[in-house]
Amino acid sequence: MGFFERNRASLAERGIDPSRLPPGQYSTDRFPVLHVGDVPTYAPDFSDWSLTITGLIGTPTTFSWPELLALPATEIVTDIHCVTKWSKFDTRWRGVRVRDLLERCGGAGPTATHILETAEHGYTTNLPLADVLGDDALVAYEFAGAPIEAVHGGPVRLVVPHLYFWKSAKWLRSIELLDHDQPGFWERNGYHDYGDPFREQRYSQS
Ligand SMILES: Nc1nc2c(c(=O)[nH]1)N[C@H]1C(S)=C(S)[C@@H](COP(=O)(O)O)O[C@H]1N2
Ligand SMILES: [Mo]
Repeated sequence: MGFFERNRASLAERGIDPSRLPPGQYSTDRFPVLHVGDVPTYAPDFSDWSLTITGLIGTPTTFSWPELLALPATEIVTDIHCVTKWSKFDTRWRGVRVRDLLERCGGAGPTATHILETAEHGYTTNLPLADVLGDDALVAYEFAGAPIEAVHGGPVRLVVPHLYFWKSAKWLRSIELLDHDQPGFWERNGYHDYGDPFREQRYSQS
């Protein structure tokens, strides 16, 4: 039995439903760090950080760190799946639902179909708008009960757990609502446009 089969079998032994593990993935309790470029640094009070909701939205709005913290928060416990084949079960995140944030900005415009996330230093990733309107899509600022560490995207990252984790931008600075799909950094560099781990949508067809 190879590594992947052993890893999958060990889940059942631990009483974990192996069907939670998408095809081609292995489960780990570690939390690997993956990104391109440098980890940004901010003032201790994050006064040089803000989050802008822009594009096809009722009222384009920029939130400061204290303004984001003042919004009603939600906690989720969820599995995450990286395209480099690791999955981590039962990760706990706290933050503001994307849906609630958009509502706070007057709601998505009627023609909005997609979003583009932009992070510090220009990393981008795209998603259908519908994928961030569910209960599990969070603008997150806590992981496992503590502020998100800088290497994992602190102060604020997106968490969209039902898609490969490259869709969850660390150091999130803006969400733009669009009436078309606009491929982001990895999507322009060979990754799948949508990225459903259970359909193993790792790379684009072309
Ligand atoms: N800003 C930014 N966000 C990013 C990335 C990146 O390079 N830059 N990498 C993505 C990828 S490929 C993955 S797998 C996850 C990794 O998150 P982690 O380092 O917290 O495990 O962040 C995603 N978000
Ligand atoms: Mo990744």
